[in-house]
Amino acid sequence: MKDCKQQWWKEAKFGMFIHWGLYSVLAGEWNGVKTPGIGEWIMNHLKIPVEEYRKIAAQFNPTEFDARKWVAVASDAGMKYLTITAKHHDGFAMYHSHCSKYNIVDATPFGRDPMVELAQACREAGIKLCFYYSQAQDWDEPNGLGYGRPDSEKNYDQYLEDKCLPQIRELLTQYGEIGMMWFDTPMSVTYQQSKRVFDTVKEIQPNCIVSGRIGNGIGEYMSTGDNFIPAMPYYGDWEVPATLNDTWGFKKDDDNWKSPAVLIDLLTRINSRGGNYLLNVGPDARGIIPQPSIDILAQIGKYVRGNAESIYATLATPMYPYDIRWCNLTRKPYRLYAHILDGRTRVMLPCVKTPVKRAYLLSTGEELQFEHRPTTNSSCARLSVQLPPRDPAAPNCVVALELEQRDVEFDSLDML
Ligand code: FHN
Repeated sequence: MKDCKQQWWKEAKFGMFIHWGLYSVLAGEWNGVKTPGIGEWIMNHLKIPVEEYRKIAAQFNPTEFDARKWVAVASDAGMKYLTITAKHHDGFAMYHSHCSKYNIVDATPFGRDPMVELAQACREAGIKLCFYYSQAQDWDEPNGLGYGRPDSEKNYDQYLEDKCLPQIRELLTQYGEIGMMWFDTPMSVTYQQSKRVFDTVKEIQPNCIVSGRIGNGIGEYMSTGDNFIPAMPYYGDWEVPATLNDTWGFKKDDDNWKSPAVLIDLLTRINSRGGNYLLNVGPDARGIIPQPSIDILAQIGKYVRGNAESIYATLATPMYPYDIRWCNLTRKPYRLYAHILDGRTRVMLPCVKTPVKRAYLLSTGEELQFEHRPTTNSSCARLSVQLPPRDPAAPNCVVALELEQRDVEFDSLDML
């Protein structure tokens, strides 16, 4: 069981992922060829030669970038931290690096360091800034993994010395306090090499969390597969990185947006099983977050902010014995929160064994009529709660149940 030690992250439950880089300029297409894969992998999938890919930097001028606007989108959505690609697999630094000229300040007409502006905006809004850094794959470097000649012919230790560790040091000294270093795809990196990366972070900022994907089991929390949610409650610290459509980096043709209703279900399901949800946006080459992402996040934000108590700082709820797809259950000491995902006006929840003192609509405090038949020798408990009618377009609501005991207990189906 992983323990990241940082209370802010355990309580945050919802964060924003941002994939932004040279690939955002291509938007899924190079020389008239569309990539079938995710946007930020276009260099690799279309086998774009390093020298050709490097030329994109000259076109990257995101003059519409406004750090405060991005942070406001995250904050309005109820997100508590923001993790942005400081360097993705393509090797391009999205900040002012002094150990590689291949960076947004020195190699583009833009010439600004967006991380300085984001760090300032995050501080103002009380959002934790975290950096994504691809520690193993670097398709621009002869000794970076994942592209060009076979990895077996590369000297990864040399890459660590020349670029990876110096850049990590820069990221942890140039922008103030950093919440987390989000490493990814450790590939064939050895335990010793992962440990050097880990130690470098901790020497500079001991409170900075090191993500699960540093490799070799030394990350401080468990990172699930992209868009994958554990099937049952999972104890310890963990996070689901996930997309709003089917790409991380901007792709102009990807309109497969998940609806706010689906996303509220995903967020509260992840929270109910004990995890954090890191939901991605992919800004375009102008520095603009796609409007559908902004609109969807605003909808989610209404729910999250209106029901904050049932989301932030919640704990994994023990396994509920029935498969109820219309409801996710989050909890805190002396409280169980039923996130109702459809328009029903009566909630029937068998097997809630813990005595219930009170039921109310969390967003308004309105008292709700309820009946709770206790568990007997031959039947499960039966809880039914009456709900007020709601707007069919936004039926989600949270029923808060005040419990007589600290921890909720469910009946086992074995007794039936
Ligand atoms: O290869 C990356 C991918 O581009 C993206 O950054 C995701 C986000 O979790 N991580 C890797 C694949 O798992």
